[in-house]
Parts: sequence; C-alpha cells; structure tokens
Amino acid sequence: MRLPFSLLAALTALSALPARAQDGLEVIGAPIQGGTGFQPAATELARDLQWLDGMINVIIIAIVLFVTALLAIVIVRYNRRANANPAKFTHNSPVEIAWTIIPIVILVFIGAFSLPVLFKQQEIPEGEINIKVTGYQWFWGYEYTDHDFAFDSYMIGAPATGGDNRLTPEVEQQLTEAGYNRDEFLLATDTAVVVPVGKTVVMTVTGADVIHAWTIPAFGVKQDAVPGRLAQLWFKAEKEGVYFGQCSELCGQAHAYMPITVKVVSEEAYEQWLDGAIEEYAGTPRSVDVALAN
Ligand SMILES: [Cu+2]
Repeated sequence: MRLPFSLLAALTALSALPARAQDGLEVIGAPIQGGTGFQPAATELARDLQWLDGMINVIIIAIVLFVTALLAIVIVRYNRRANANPAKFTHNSPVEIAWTIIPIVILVFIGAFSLPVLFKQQEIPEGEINIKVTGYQWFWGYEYTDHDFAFDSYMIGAPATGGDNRLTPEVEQQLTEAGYNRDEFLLATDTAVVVPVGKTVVMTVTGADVIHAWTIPAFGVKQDAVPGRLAQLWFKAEKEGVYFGQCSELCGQAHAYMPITVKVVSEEAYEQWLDGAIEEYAGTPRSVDVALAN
C-alpha cells in the first residue's frame, strides 16, 4: 500500500518520538471551570503557601468584620439625630497606643509565618534533576543539563505545530493523539517537562528576548525569566500526574499561547523517558556518564 508522503513522514516522526510518558497519568494541576480556589497542592511548598493564604484570610476577615462593626456603631449611635451634641475631644492616648501596637503585633505574627515559607522557597537545595528553562517569544526551551540534551515546547495548536492558536478539528485531533482532551487546549504542549516523583528538581530560569515567567501553580512555584539573568526555583512533586502552568509575565502578542506542561512520573517511567529523550535529542549517552564517574 502506498501511503501519501506527508502521512508517512508523520508516522515516521511519531515512531521516533520518545515513549509517551503520560500514559495513564491523571491531570491534576489544571484550572477548573468556575473554580475559585487553589489547584491541589502537589508539593510541600504549595501546601505551605495555601495554608498561609488560609491563615491570613482569617485575619483579614476578622479585621473587615471588626471595622464594619465599628462603622455600624458610629452610624447608629453617633448620627446627628441620636447624638445631637457631639463630644469635642481630639485625643485619646490609650486608643492611639492600641491602634499602633495591635497592627504591629498582627504584622509581626503574619511575618513570623510568612518568612519561613519564603525562605523555604528561595533557598535552593541541591538538585537531583537539573533543568534550565528559557522563555522565548512564544515558547519554552528546556535543557536537561545533567544529560546535555535540550528541546523546545510549543502549545499544541500554536503556529509551530501547524495551528493558528485556535481550537480547530485538526488541533483537537493533535490533542487527542498526544493524550489530552479539548479542555486542555491552551494548556497542553507538544513536548513536556518530565520529572520523577519525589525527587528534588532545580530549574534555572532565564529569558532569551523579553521577560517571561515560569510557573506551575500546583507546585507553588513562579519565577520571572529575565534575559541576561539566571534565577532558580525548586520543587519536589509528591504525586504522579500532569500539571499545567502558563507564562505569567506579559511578553507580547502570543503571551497567552505559551503554556507549560510538566509530567510527574514514576522513577522507572522517567528512566525510560530519559533513554528515549537522550536518543531523540542527541544528549550525552549514559555510558559516557558512567565512564566519567569511574
Ligand atoms: Cu508571556
């Protein structure tokens, strides 16, 4: 049977791709229609951030209720009709001391819980997996620096994948072939960052042209990708699954079309993916690593 050349080329390309690492993976880190809360936390960092948010929300609500109650009292008890003859004093030292000290105590309390989280996020541990990520107008480039290979990651449906940033039947087809569904349009990318579960991943983030920002909300990480600078973030994902993020710094016309897909897989699936990726992207063969180590 003669296959049309383009189909043949597509089949060849498909067979050459590294084994799909997401088979059977659950989509965890994704926005939900009508949702207002956080995505499920997949790292200790994200859990800490979400707890901090909840704790500060309690304080905020308490303050709002307190101020609203004070306003209500003033409106009811001290309006012109109820209180025709207002008091004329201008100072009340105990009250002034209280409204200075209490906010200081509240802010110190918040700081005491917020700073440890900030330090945990910003103190970069030794990475078991090291990846350099570069933001481009309008896609992400990933370099697995431990194995000297790199690849780019485009949104499925972006011009680089033959689309025009719209959800056409062809794009839907591409999504299905890549293991996604139409709801994941604008989130799913043609290649994904693949990392093993439970390992410390350190990402070095930079930009090639303008400022972008790399984030995975479910990991509690977000880092500006600034040209000429290297910044780092780290995470240790606790649950296998597919996690999505989006460029989070307005970077030009197609800013909305450079999403991020991270697949957290088992150790074995990661090793398998790594073998395929090294072959596919011509990285340093692992035998060389071993030879150097000895
Ligand atoms: Cu952007």
